[in-house]
Amino acid sequence: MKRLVLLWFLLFCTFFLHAEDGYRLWLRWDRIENKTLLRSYSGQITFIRLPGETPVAGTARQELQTGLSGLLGKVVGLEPGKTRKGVVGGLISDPVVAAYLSAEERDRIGEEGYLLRFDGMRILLAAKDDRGLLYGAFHLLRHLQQQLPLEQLDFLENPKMKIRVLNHWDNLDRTSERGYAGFSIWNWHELPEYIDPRYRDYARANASVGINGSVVTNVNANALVFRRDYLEKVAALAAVFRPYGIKIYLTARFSAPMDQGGLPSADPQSPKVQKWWGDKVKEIYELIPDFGGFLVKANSEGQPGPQQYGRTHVDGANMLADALKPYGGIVMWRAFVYSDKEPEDRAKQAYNEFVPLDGQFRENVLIQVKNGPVDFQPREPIHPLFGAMPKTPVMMEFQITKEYLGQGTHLVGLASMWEEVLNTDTYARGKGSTVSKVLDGSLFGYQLTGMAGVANIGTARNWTGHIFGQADWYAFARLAWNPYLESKAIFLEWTRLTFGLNPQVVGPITEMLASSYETCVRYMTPLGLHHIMAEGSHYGPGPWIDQIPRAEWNSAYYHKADEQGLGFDRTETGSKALAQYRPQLAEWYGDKTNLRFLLWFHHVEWKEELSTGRTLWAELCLQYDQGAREASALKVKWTTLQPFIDTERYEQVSMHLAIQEKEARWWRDACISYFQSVSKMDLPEGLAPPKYSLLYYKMLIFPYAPGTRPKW
Ligand code: GCW
Repeated sequence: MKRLVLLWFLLFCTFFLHAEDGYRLWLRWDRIENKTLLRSYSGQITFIRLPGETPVAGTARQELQTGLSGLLGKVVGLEPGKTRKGVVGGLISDPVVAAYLSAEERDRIGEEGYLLRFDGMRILLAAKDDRGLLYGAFHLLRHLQQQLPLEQLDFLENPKMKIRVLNHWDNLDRTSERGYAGFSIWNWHELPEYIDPRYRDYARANASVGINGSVVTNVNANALVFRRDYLEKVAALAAVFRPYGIKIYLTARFSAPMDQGGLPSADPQSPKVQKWWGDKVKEIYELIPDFGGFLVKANSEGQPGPQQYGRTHVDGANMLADALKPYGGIVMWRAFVYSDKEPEDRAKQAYNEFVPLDGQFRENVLIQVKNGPVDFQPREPIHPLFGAMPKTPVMMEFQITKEYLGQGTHLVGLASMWEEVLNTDTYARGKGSTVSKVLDGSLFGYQLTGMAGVANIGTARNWTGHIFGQADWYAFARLAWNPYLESKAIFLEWTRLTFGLNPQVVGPITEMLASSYETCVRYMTPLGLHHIMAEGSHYGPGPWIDQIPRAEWNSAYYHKADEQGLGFDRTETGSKALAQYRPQLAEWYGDKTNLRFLLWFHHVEWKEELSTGRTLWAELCLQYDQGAREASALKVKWTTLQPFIDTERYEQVSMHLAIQEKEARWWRDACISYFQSVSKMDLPEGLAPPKYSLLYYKMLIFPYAPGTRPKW
């Protein structure tokens, strides 16, 4: 008897807790176990009617059929059965679909949007174009996979942003700058002949959450990609992406006319240079008729650009825009610029450089701006350019790969950070002028709108290395679709799709995701500290860094720790960066009780009493300590989930959480140690002293940390 029970138990385990390697991401269309629900869904969905007239519509139909058949455990056919209950889908121009729509509804469905509704008889899926059908199909599958009632299917969704792109900082040699999930998934060497099945799965995963573009090359660009044989490789990738509604984009190295064309200069005013770009763009469009356009990093961190020829960003961007215009291509011109010569506060430079150029860019140019004015730090105030360029579309650049937030091994739910940024009020047109409203065009009437995310995807079997990195990819895409979504709702959705519906799992995981961002800020850069990581690899703490020839690459430049105190004075008495924000926002950022940004904007005395009633020094130590303790608590919380999660994913996350705990402690100890060497103050009572000496932390080096900036 005992044996029989054991056998059943083992069978149960293999069936329900079978090995999961994370490859399927959130697209898990296993048969629904809840019998009653399965019966009711099955009764309602007996066929799919969805004309697949274009490749994208064909994909929508095929994905719907695969997904529904998986979820319902039966093959769902394409012909109406006896009951006539099923999915009725098509374009709004299709009379079968139009019959169920009011005129008002037809008008409200925009480009790439869809209506999804259950009317008791059928599930209606209506869209204006084929991409809308695809997104609606995936929405339906997401709904059913979460086992939500059909009666709740009542959505009319339009994307808030037109351009929703991933930026891969991937090099042609397959290394990935700041990538922590293995190598680049693009196998340039074997393209165009060898098409890795991953390319399709990549496209599919992105389409499932509304991504419609991919910049496949690094912004620190290599002009070799413009050589004919490489363009053929790009065309092969584009062909895989196309049926998923994803356009391909390339990064354009500004010196390409010299590097690839053999011209003596890349001056945007030179007719020869202009002709080179014109010809190149023509060649690209002959190979890839729906090519998206260029992303450009120019005059930034040593990259070539128009300023080398005494020209401006406008001259550079407009030249490329003119070449792309006849084909409908766009330019995403990055505003990540700061000089190694200028004594001006780095946080101010992009604003100073770009605001005077507002209104001078061509219509097919967007300015791509990082969320904060320095560089994807764990917490930054918003970039002052949001709200400051009413006549030029400004798009967001978020970093999904966690260069500064624990890289490949920390669980940090980035959606919390992004939500904070998106909800920040710029006051550009009075109260309520949030960053989201700048981005979606509603504030200034931008015709082009967009959001880019620096991808965290690599050759790791589970795509992102850390399973929870998938949540960041997912969240980015959902926010690019709708920046008004709440982070908690996204965490919940991702968790349910990825780990199933058991509330004992869903509750703790969503809590972990939701709390982890603050935790990470606490153990890395509490109270508005920033840019105090190790040099080069950016792996681990390095607040002592002060010897790099480029001043603004040193930690000391940012924290300005001295005997009196800590922090960067950016108020009137300091760099005046605060004045780049509208008065109401500046007031909030500058308020000393707003501890999130305290040391970003102020140099505060170690002994000054903060709004918490503690001195800055005591508060700093306690924040570091609390952060480290919270990282340990994340690990403990995860152990409670062991009975409910498949072994493979459980173990992977456990091991990563152990690293996170160790590294959080490292950050705590190294930073407390260093700042104590400057403040010369005793640790608050009861606080454990750092494990090792400051010298020990300073001596640690990691020459092979992944994703390190290549030297060229
Ligand atoms: O964050 C910094 C990174 C660089 C990166 C640069 C950028 C691609 O450390 O690796 O280069 O930003 O955004 O251009």
